[in-house]
Amino acid sequence: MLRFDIITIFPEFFRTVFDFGIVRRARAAGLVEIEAHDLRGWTKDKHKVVDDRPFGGGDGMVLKPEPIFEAVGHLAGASEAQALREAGKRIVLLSPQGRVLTQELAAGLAEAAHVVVICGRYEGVDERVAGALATDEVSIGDYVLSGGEPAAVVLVDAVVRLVPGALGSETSAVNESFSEGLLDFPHYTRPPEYRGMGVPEVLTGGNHGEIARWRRRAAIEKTRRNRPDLFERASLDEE
Ligand code: 6GU
Repeated sequence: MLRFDIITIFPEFFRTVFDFGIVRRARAAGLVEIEAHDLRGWTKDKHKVVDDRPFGGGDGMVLKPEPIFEAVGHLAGASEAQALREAGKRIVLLSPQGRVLTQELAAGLAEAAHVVVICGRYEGVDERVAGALATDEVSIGDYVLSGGEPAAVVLVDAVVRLVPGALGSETSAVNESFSEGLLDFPHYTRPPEYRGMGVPEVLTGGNHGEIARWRRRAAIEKTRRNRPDLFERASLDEE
């Protein structure tokens, strides 16, 4: 059982987002548990203040360290990154300054017992959270979001589907996009002709050896065209 605790100033954002598809099924099967918590619940002042002005000046507000350290302390039973990681717990700070989420990082998180996700605001989070509390600082890509909440949904989805049993018996996470450093091959279904567009003949022919070769070739071509960065790094054999 993998447990996710999400710390956010918008807990309502997560009310229904995990109630669909594979994530819903994994929750129903008891493979994962996901809960969102209001950061304001760990403030100690009357007005439940979670942010403050940046030292050194500038626009925007910065999330204060105290409520975040308190929240992680309560949810994970400790508030020191080293001890947490040793206990199989991962404390993920979502911020545009993090390491970019990859399939490999998601697979590592899927092996943890407990993942605490801290949603930053784009203006910033006090750096002591990244420095001494988080085991991981993660971004989901090179663009700016207003907050970490949409990124938390992406991260949880990517990790949950890698938890053993989450995909069911009919599919395996091994045989898909990125596992080999290539994009997935193109898919087609009926009708065999639509608005003048056909389907590659090899796919309707039933020769499974030829189909496998076509798919591999098409995956390589698509990767070269759309993701030259991945293509460069893919370890393709001579054939
Ligand atoms: Cl994790 N947070 C924000 N605010 N922006 C992002 C991001 C995270 N990942 C990509 N852009």
